[in-house]
Amino acid sequence: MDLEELESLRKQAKERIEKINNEREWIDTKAYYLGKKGIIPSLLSKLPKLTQEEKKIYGQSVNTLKVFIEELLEQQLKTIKEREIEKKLSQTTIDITLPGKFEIRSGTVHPISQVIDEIIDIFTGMGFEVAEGPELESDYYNFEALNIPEEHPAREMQDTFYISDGFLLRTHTSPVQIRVMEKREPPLHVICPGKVYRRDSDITHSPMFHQVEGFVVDRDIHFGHLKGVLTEFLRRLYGENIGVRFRPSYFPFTEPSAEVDIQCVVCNGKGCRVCKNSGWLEVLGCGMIHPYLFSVVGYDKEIYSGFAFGLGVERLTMLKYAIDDIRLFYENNLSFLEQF
Ligand code: FA5
Repeated sequence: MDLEELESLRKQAKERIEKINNEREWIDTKAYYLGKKGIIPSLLSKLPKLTQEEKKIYGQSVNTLKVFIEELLEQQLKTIKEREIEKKLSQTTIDITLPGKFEIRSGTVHPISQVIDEIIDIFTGMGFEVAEGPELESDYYNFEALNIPEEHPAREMQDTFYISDGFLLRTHTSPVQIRVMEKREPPLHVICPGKVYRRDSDITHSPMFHQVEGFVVDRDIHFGHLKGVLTEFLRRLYGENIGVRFRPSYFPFTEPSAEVDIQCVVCNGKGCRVCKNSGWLEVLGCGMIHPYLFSVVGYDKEIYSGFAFGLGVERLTMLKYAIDDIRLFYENNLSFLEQF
């Protein structure tokens, strides 16, 4: 039994294993020490010739050497693999200037946003300024201050999304009239673009849509001003020859009230599914501001008068581009949206 031989074998194995450079060498070295005809089995084959006492000490020492070599080999294999990955990485370079596999398309402004911008341009060109109000609105501003008390049948004209007691998603942009008038004194020439919400959905109605409110308050404002401003607006949006008609209507916050239709551009007034075969499409509601609103905001109705209107932006856009289904605006279909 030669324990010194084992110690020198241990040193030799350490040196040899740490020099291994590739997997081929690693396999050979493993076989050299641990293989069937390798060093460790040949050392163990000497055991039967030893005494009981010697067997114990020698057997244990060979086993310790075996475990030592196994661990060293495992460690070296890990090192070799890491070196290989590093080598590969250092040899490969990525050219970040190469074109990608997918075409990156540039977006376009949504048709509704384009038409809102155009509406704002037309009205600011006529001297109007732009104001905004909250989409989450109180019952007071959306209804009560607009002369629509609880139990008033007009509340049913606009199917409402209620949020909590006293709060709702605004059903129209008219509450901004009250908000602006409360804070400011006439003369006022204001438009208020924004989103509104109603429980309503078919080819000409969407649960979320856009309106642009507009109103003027000053001395001696009359229905002629209202008609002039709206007719001029529609001509600038659709061209000089667009057919426009004012129809008597009812809104609790205007008196008298009217609705404005334009000739259906999808069928040129002949009748189609968009205009429900009437040849006309309603695009806005309007009227002279009801004196009740002036009393709410503290204006003297003997001095001031005014007109107001609310445009449906989706309707105006459908007519501008002859689109026959309002839902197309909100389906995010790129081949539809890219046409604008
Ligand atoms: C109103 O909302 C009034 N606040 C308008 C108004 C303002 C009248 C100021 C007088 C003075 P109305 O519910 O009719 O009115 O809606 C106005 C326009 O919004 C309609 O002419 C229509 O073009 C559009 N509209 C109404 N409901 C929908 C809907 N569900 N989807 C798309 N557009 C709609």
